[in-house]
Amino acid sequence: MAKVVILMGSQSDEDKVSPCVEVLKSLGISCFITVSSAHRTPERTEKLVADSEAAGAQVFICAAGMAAHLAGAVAARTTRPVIGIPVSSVALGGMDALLATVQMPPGFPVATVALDKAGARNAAWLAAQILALSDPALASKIDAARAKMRADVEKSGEEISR
Ligand code: RP5
Repeated sequence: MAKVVILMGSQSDEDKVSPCVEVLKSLGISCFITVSSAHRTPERTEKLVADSEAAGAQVFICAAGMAAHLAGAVAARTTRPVIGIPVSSVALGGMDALLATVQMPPGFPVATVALDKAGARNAAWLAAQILALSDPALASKIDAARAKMRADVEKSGEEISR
């Protein structure tokens, strides 16, 4: 059973979303990833949300570019947390997707992370933190990962100050 469901608006988003899957896997979190568009396949998107909820999904992560309505469309159909990854495009550099993802009406939040790969990674960390609220073992893994990040920064700092 996938606790995290990742939807991408297009196959062309996959390269920028793949770090999300890597972080989830490193924490042992099961995920399901697929392509579904708010505009091109609205019925498929609706069914994916309903079926995923029924199967026990806890968090949705949605990545889309341009008129990035996917996360909002999912948020309209679930009360489970929805995290949005804005994907950059050539014409407007991703500001279009960022605003479309973040500017949700009251009552339908989308937790919007940074653009592209950096956002994809943090979408996974945020999903993990949400799941960790009811999973002490996962909370310990997150703590351990942060301790390693801290140690890596301290080690780099020592090397540079030598
Ligand atoms: C959005 O339009 C997708 O999420 C993608 O970022 C962008 C371009 O899609 P394609 O034309 O590459 O399918 O819906």
